[in-house]
Amino acid sequence: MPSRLNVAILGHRFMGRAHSNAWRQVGRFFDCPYEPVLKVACGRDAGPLSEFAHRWGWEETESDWRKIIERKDIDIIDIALPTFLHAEVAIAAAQAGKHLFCEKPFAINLTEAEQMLAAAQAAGIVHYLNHNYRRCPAVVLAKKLIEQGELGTIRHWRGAYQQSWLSDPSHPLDWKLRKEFAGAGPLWDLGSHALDLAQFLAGDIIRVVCHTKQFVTQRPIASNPATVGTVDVECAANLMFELGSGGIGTIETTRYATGRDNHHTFEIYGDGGALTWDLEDMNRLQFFDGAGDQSTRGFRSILVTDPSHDYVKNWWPPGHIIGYEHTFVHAAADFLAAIADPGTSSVTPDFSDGVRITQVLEACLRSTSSGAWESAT
Ligand code: SOE
Repeated sequence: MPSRLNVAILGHRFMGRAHSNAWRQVGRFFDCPYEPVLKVACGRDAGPLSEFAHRWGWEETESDWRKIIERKDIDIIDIALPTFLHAEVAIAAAQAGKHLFCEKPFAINLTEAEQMLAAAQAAGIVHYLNHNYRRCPAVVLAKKLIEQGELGTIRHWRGAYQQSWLSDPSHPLDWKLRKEFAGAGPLWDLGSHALDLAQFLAGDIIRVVCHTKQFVTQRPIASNPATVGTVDVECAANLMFELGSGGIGTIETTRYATGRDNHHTFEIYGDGGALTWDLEDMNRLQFFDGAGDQSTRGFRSILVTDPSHDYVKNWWPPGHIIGYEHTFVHAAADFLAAIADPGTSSVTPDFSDGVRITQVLEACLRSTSSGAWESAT
């Protein structure tokens, strides 16, 4: 029976549920060196917090996160909070020696991102940044095909992360629509994911140019819909970038793409082949093998459910597809393994990746002001 590690989660909304499911499921499907104990759930709203803790089996609830960090019996702090709260919590938790499982976007600015990384490195803790899409088996296969040279030299990256939940002008003003809380709009929320995959698969981005647009500038205040508040972040952001390897790319981000619910996609074109992937069909990877028989050339659709692929053998037989929530379970498994054996298994993306992504994001913001290309290194 593996020894136990006590987890405390800060936040109990969408990500709180996805993370709770991961901590609850990981030991049932993976041979983990530790059993995660759902010890404390922390939040401000006592009623919803209590219901969340009961539903997911968190043993205790707490409204003051600092009291949790002071506890010697807490081993892992799971940050499932709005972005503006990440730095203060992560720095204090690192200084208290807690391992960190932190939601994206990493931080609201580069200064805080660098402070978070420094605190984590100084503390020698395991620090993970939950860009969970790296742990879709199809994305892992894409990484392997690229590393095996199947695409040759990457010339083009074409990415998009399109949602539609703000197409309704009556959607209230929430924290994701305020710069002080979110860093920016879809550029931070969705672009951080898209940039993580671009850099994970195609390498470092060295310079960017970015265009943003506001469509809706006022939205009703949820607590008093008769009043409105100001949206001070972009509604959409389109960026172009150059890779250190010489390739070029584009990424589109929006939450106004009517009909697109969670449409995170990439297309990668090399001089030897190509790959495309769509989160809304996340188990499939489209692969064009440039070295294949020219008479039968074409994109082939790989259903990435064979047990030979990473993570898949822990779930179901071929063809029994997995979903969004499984990527969080994969992350929890790798995170626990990294705690057990920090010398050999590290878990990425980590806070250093978070700094890199934030560097690129801030270069995008500078470009929206300058109208020019900006260095991202
Ligand atoms: C945005 O709507 C969002 O919730 C992101 O914040 C998450 O990271 C993504 O996984 C789903 O969409």
